[in-house]
Amino acid sequence: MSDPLSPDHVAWFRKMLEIRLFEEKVQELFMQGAIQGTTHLCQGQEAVSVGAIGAMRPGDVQTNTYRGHGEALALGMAPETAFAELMGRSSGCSGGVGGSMHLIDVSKGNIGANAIVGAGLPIAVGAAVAFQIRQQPHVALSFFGDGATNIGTFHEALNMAAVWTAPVVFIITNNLYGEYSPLRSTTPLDDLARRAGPYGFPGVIVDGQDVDAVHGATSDAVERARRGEGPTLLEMKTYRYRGHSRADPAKYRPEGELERWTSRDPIELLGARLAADGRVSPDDQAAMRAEVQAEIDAAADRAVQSPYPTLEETERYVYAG
Ligand SMILES: Cc1ncc(C[n+]2csc(CCOP(=O)(O)OP(=O)(O)O)c2C)c(N)n1
Ligand SMILES: [Mg+2]
Repeated sequence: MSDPLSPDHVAWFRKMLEIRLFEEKVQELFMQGAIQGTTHLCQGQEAVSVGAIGAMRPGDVQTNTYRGHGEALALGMAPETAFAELMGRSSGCSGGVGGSMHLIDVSKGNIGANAIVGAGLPIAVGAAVAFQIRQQPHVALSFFGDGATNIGTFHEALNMAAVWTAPVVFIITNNLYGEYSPLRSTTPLDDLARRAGPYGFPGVIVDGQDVDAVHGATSDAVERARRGEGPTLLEMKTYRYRGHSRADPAKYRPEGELERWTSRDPIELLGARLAADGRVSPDDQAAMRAEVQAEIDAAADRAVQSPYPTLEETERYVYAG
């Protein structure tokens, strides 16, 4: 977590590279059969995770989703621990029994990655109300997708948060698609920030490709919540470069759409800014990328050395009525 008042662009650039290269490696490990089940990757959405998490302070918490690898890494989970979880190894953050959809670390404020669409929102409201009751100056963030704004829990959570003036920030990662459906085929709006209106609190549209815009809007919302002024809904306009999950080639996307979004790639946008103001040259950026790639490869190699959980370890999580 960086100091929310002084953005550390170089650290953000490195973290966004880490997330991008982590996800590319996950895809590779899947193709090799080293990861079982499924996975939901977040390439293209890195500025949302890094910019928003950068607005958190120690003691703040967040919930995210099955597409939450970016948030977990932005909150400081070691790539090795994340890889181990994805590969079902006992040194993973959830002991290897959670897998790709459960990169969780309560000690870092990551109180839940949820596979049920919309399920993280009421958990974040609950955490926010707990802060209120305990008179703690903390804020809860909740990351979820555009599709989740059509789920009942979205509306229930926004309603209760408004009634209780809860210190919570709702963050829609609007990547234009639900599982396979374009937003407009399931939702009568283009701008989901408008969904805050009926609940009487602000909804803000944010350029989700621009880490500074994400950080600025999230910092404003977090500090508003911390002042006791209640919730905000942030709509981050972004795009997922890959399909919904590992098995989805995303053939339903119109021609040229992916290219339009990659032409405003969040890592390249920040990289261009760092080069233009002389802070990190393109050569140094390439060197940084190679360094991060080496770290990612080494982390995956170490993670695969970890044993699978024993039967006794897994039995702790099995309920029989
Ligand atoms: C309650 C519930 N309904 C349906 C599903 C199946 N499902 C998994 S992801 C998904 C799409 C959600 O889209 P969005 O909220 O936009 O998130 P994204 O996958 O784009 O990050 C659906 C329908 C689910 N996991 N939970
Ligand atoms: Mg979506």
